[in-house]
Amino acid sequence: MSKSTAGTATKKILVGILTGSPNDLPKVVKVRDTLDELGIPSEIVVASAHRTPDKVFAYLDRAHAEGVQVLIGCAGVAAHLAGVIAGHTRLPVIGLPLGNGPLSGWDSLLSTVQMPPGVPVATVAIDGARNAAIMAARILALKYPDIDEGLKALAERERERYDQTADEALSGL
Ligand code: AIR
Repeated sequence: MSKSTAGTATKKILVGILTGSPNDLPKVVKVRDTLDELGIPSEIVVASAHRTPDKVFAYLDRAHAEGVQVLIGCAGVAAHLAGVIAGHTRLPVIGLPLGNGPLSGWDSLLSTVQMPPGVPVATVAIDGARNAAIMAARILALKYPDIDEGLKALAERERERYDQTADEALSGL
């Protein structure tokens, strides 16, 4: 497990990020980087719904007990991790389908998003690591005003960067 307690005064982990393989980590670390940018403590756990289901359930029980509030399930190919998490907890679950494998993520997208009624997974785009983190932050912002402020500042920074890039592109024409 890898923890990041960036930012907040409490240092309590608020977001648990689970991913199905160590090979996913280069993509999944971008979720944590964005949460760090927002000062939201998170942890990454490698556990597979198929290969190590007991590890998934043991983590979820511990996360619950320790007050984790949002879970993000990341996986490629037959990506059932987020769905299995959602079946085991009532915490909000975000699904991040990863675009590796021979089908470039179509398989992960469909197996993450097509959940049966009653067990929702809020699924972001294939490899949408940044949006997975921002969605988690938006959920937490309902309860934590400092996270809401952080989101406002992030949106402002992104708007400025966008405008600046547009100006530079236009002046080069
Ligand atoms: N995976 C692991 N257990 C269940 C699934 N769906 C996914 C991983 C990874 C892909 O299978 O999330 O994206 C291939 O895993 P590996 O370890 O063979 O590279």
